[in-house]
Amino acid sequence: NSKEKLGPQINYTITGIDAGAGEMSTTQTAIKKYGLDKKNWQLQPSSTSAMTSTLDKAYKNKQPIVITGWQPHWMFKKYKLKFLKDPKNVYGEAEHISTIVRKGLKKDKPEAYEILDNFHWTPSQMSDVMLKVNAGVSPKKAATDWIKKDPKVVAKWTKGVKKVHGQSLKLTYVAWDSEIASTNVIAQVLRDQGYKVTIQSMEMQPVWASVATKAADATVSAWLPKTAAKFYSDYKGQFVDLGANLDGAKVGLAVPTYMKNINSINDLKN
Ligand code: PBE
Repeated sequence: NSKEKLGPQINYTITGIDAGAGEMSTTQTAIKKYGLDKKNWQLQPSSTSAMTSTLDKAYKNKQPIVITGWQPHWMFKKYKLKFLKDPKNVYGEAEHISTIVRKGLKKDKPEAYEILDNFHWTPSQMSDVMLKVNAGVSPKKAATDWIKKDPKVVAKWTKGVKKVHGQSLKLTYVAWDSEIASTNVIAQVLRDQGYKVTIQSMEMQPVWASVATKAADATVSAWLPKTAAKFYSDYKGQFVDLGANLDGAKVGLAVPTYMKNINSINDLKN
């Protein structure tokens, strides 16, 4: 019943994801800035898969739910969701995903550096790969299929770059759906160039540390300017930012569109 207050119906709970995600700390800030803490709102940490399965159940029963959402992600393709307005601009307008490489990569592995620097795709291209993986295709196969389907896109990233012969290259990433997609795609492109590429998933802090200490060559998983801001400033000067590999990302609280009366974070207080 939409006339009932939202808070009591969902135990004043925002369904969140892994505690280490940048969006989780941004949401803690939002809870304070909007005074939701005074109304006993809390953020429930879980994982992307636990959150999306809770969302799935609520959605099937048209029950209310508030989640930590972001785009690009297949959740926005599978369900009709809307971001809540954020008049205090806690989450920022738009995010981009940056490619971060270790210092010295340009000199040591100029071909890899150039391809990583050229790597840029769109939310819709990334979603194509994510949807395949969500449908059960292995990330490596989904990446390879996508590269074959759209060879012109990849040709732009590798244009004029020399082939190499078995040099090793290590990429680290956080196992979010978006980064599973991007990391597998760029890893495959670099393999096709002749590199022996390993990819390793870890938490966000070790991803930044791995590039800063040169244990890894690069990561394509840096959501900025807000989501990974803490790590960007903690490790400033110890990495090279090659700029966006994807523009037009977004992070914020989201609800199903059938929650007609809830349109702004402020509405959670009512
Ligand atoms: N995310 C998806 C991540 C970045 C990618 C928004 C869940 C986060 O750190 O919150």
